Amino acid sequence: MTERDEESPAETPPGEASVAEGFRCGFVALVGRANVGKSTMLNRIVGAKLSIVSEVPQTTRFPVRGILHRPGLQVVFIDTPGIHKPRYRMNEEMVRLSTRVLREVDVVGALVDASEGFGPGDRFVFDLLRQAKSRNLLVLNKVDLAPKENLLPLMDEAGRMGLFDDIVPVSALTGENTDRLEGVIASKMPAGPPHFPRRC
Ligand SMILES: Nc1nc2c(ncn2[C@@H]2O[C@H](COP(=O)(O)OP(=O)(O)O)[C@@H](O)[C@H]2O)c(=O)[nH]1
Ligand SMILES: [Mg+2]
Repeated sequence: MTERDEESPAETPPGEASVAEGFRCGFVALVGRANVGKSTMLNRIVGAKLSIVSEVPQTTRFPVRGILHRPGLQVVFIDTPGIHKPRYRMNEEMVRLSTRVLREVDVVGALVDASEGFGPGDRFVFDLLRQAKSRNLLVLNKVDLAPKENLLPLMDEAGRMGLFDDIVPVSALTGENTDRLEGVIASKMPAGPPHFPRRC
């Protein structure tokens, strides 16, 4: 997915191989209709440094929105052009582009507003995931606004869709359960060296 992929392992500078050992690095697309909390979530996970994304070398084919650095782990969050548009504006070419992106990342994080349940905008996104046959996790965001008794039926319904490996209720605003989300994402990253320098 990056230029690094074209390099042969022999080009790895001496000493770096041992640093990269046990390292995990991968790509995540955060998707969801407008206002479900994608930006808030990215800020929560990646932190305030998100605002300097312009300093990130854009070596991937998709725009990088933020990078999570942890010891032994790097998660690259990318943007998915076109996926937040209403259906009538989404032509076949855009659907093709979006589904290609969704298929190429290691995991797609689909966000919904748990306080509102699943609406047409959410189902539009779910349809794209189904077409893409991507690996997905569902983030039920805004649980601070959702009555607890609404959460279980929502998780049940999502489970029955057969689209999601994991379903994680969180609040991007308060930070409730976002550490668990981070753990779930981390567990899905493949082994491999970091794609970007530490200070991105
Ligand atoms: N109560 C609550 N509000 C949230 C949460 N996450 C995001 N918001 C609010 O929802 C609105 C839209 O969030 P934003 O991150 O811009 O959504 P985006 O369009 O998906 O990027 C903002 O006013 C956020 O403060 C949450 O977990 N709880
Ligand atoms: Mg946003």
